Amino acid sequence: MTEQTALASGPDLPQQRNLVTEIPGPASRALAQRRQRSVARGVSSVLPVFVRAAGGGVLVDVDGNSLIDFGSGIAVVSVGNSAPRVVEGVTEQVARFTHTCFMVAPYEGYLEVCEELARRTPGDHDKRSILVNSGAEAVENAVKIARYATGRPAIVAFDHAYHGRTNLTMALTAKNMPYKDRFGPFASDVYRVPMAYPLRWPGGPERCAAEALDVVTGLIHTQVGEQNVAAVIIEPIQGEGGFIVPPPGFLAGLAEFCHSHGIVLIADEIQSGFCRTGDWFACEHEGVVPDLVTTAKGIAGGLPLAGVTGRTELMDAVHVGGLGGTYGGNPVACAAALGAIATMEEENLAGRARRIGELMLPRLNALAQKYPVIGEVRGRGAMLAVELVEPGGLNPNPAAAGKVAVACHAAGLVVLTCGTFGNVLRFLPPLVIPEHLLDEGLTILEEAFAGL
Ligand code: PLZ
Repeated sequence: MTEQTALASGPDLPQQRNLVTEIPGPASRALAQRRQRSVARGVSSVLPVFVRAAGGGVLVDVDGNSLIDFGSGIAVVSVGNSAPRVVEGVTEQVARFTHTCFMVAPYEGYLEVCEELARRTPGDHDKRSILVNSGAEAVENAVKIARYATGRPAIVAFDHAYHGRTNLTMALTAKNMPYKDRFGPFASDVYRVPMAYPLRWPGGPERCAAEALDVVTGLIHTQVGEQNVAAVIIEPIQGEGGFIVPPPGFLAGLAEFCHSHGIVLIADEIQSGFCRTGDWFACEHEGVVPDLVTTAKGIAGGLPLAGVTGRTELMDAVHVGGLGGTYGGNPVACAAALGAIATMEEENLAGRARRIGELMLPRLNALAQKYPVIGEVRGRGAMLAVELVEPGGLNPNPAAAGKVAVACHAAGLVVLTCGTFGNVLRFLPPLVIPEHLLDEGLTILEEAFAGL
């Protein structure tokens, strides 16, 4: 470990890849052994290394290896780890008070985050918000609010959807392994409809938007009844399910259908929100204004915070005391969120996300030209992915995705996989990543494909 690496932390870490041991090194291997004696087996980790410090575009492990980060802790540290404004806000707040419970004795930070949410989320209508602790909890609350406000029971979710691991959100999540297997029975009155997935739409990508809309609205009509549907929930770009980008027009058509039947449209922007796709929220690229928006992840620079923001008439339908939780909108997490949001604004991180897309897409497209194992390159801004297939067709190729990911990890690049079939490599760099690291990370990826 260089002295500089040993002393620096957060964004002051040297912005370089530097491998000083094999991956994982001896210190990480020792911790992995120790982990087995105290941590439940059900919690898994992508990387074989334990982290000691992180910031900008790097993670530094306990052996002193510096890895390039294309994961951001699953789209969370968009502002970078220990971003200066986050650290400043958190430090100041943690010394003042750590918790009163907003339901017992409120504080201003909670209001400021709700004001930011009203300002940043799509649409200029009157909005209210509730703050909670996790993405799943935000989705749970969005469903509660939609059911209360409409007096209807049914919720419609999509193939490939991911909304969380709590009981109701498992019901909304599509994929069985590892999320749902043997964890049932699940919450009732959840209905699943096909997703507009251009690559795999039977009629081809050109017909995907119109045909998918027909199928979705037809199923709702025949199998559920519009008048029974409280909400349709959709990720404007699906995350865990494979970074599936619906074709232009699909989201707008869905919004119009919901509007005409008094159905609440919930946009789950937990992964796609807060500048990740090159705008504050992914819905904006389509000009869609959802009724309720769920946020988490990128909102607070790594501290646990999530929210539901929506039309005042829906949010305020719920009786006083009907929403809440002990830690929701914790003051330290709120201070972190205000620091993260200020960073996004002042450093134009939406613009940075677009720039990352412009730098990465040509390289990814060139890879797809060269290697028929890449079936599609897709995504927006700094939420990008390649879907791997068996060459010559569309059969999913999770083995190749796993091999590329492992090769990248060994070479010091953090990449994540996703997808219903586990065959998608996704790229979610911190939006503050220096361009030379982006460049080097892509070179490692290219070498991993060459070595397949
Ligand atoms: N909605 C769109 O992406 C979380 C899950 C990681 P929580 N995605 C990462 C895992 O394997 O548990 C997510 C999401 C979307 C909801 C959630 C849930 O957010 O903060 O993990 O509860």
